Amino acid sequence: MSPGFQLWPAAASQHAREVDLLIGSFGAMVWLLSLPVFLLMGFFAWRYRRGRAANRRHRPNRNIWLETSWSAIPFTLTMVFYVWATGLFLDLQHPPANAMTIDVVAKQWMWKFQHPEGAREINDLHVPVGTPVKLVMTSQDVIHSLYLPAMRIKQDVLPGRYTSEWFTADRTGVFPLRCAEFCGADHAVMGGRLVVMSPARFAEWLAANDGGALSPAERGAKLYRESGCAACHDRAANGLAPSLEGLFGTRVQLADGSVRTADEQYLRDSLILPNSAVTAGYRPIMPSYANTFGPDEIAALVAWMKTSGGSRPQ
Ligand code: HEC
Ligand SMILES: [Cu+2]
Repeated sequence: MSPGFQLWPAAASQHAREVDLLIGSFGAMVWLLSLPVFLLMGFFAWRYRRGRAANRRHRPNRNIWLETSWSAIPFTLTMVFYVWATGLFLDLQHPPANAMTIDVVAKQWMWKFQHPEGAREINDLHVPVGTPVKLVMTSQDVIHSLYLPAMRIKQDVLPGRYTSEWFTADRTGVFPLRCAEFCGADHAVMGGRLVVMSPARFAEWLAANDGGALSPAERGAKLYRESGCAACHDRAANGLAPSLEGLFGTRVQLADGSVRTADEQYLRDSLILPNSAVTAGYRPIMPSYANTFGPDEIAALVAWMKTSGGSRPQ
């Protein structure tokens, strides 16, 4: 898996190549601006060395344009890089709406991945080429960081919170996957492989690996029935709690007067911190499930709430 000494990690996405171009150009600019300074330093040290009969009289000429230029030109160049890098950074904050969402749970010292169709894997992550993939990540213990060098992306993974990162692989292959946040004794071996496959081979892999497991949405539906959510949330519960059907993506009016979009973060918060955002018109009676459900179960419930749109939860 470790391909020996590598001067530059393999690049397997458009984003990775853009990051390389940015780093390369920035490196070139730094050389361009600093090399003359060091060359001239050497030259002057040699030319005006002690004992050499050189003309040491200060030449009394001033050129305001020359003096301004060596502040203005580097400044302008740096601003170009600032705008360029900000563009790439913002791009990372906006996964495409059609991205395939994979749930990631980190723990000392492994990565657990859960595909929307049900397949689960540990340390290896299989994805299809050419499809945007969004990783929604949380930690079961300490802070980790999921680093995919070939995609040039890295994001901290925190306990009790969800963070995400996304990429679109543009060539097949096997690439390293690492933890990039020191997280304890076995941090150095906390990693695996990112396996990018052709869509056809990925479909075969998915079919061979779901092992009859329930998809996250199916597990979520089961949890909803078995955990007593229905006692409050079903229509039959006489309006004790709002119906969850078709909730995902709508705007929710909260008791404190604010309005929030019912996105994934909102659904998770509703389970972990139900009283942090109480829906207008209801009493804050929902218990917190922070100590009942682990990240896997919360991900399953969220997956179910996302897909139950329109159909009545039973
Ligand atoms: C004791 C009753 C009760 C139980 C049990 C309960 N809830 Fe709730 N839930 C509420 C009430 C009341 C609200 C609205 C007030 C609020 O936002 O806290 C709510 C709000 C929510 C919301 C936000 C809904 C919106 O329209 O903004 C979600 C999502 C949710 N619950 C999911 C669940 C899930 C999933 C379960 C089971 C694991 C569950 N609830 C169990 C009473 C309950
Ligand atoms: Cu780690």
